[in-house]
Amino acid sequence: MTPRPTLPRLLARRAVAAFLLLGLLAPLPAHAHAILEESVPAQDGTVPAGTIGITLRYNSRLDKARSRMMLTRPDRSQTSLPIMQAGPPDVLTSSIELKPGAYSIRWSVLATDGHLTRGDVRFTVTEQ
Ligand SMILES: [Cu+2]
Repeated sequence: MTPRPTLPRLLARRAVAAFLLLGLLAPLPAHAHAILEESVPAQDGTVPAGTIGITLRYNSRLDKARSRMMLTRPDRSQTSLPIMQAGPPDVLTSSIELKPGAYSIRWSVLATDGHLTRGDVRFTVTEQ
């Protein structure tokens, strides 16, 4: 026969559960995860074939040396895009020659608060 939990023990369990729940619901502390604010090509946008300039602008400064952009081509093959070190600290830029088709860029960036964020930008390259 299992002993029934005492009332204080039940209350303690509820307090722990409430505490954990509050932790999940509480607003995030003031910091600067990198959130993508604007991209070229735009999400679900189209660009003409040729040399494509890629620009991802974030809400915060980035550690560019530890940030990555991976291009997925229409045939699902992947290429790491070189990130230019020059330019504003909240913008990643690259460029690459692309043929028509559906592409996506998976980005993962390290913000100066030490947090990594990821996302995808899908776009279509059209005939010139
Ligand atoms: Cu953060």
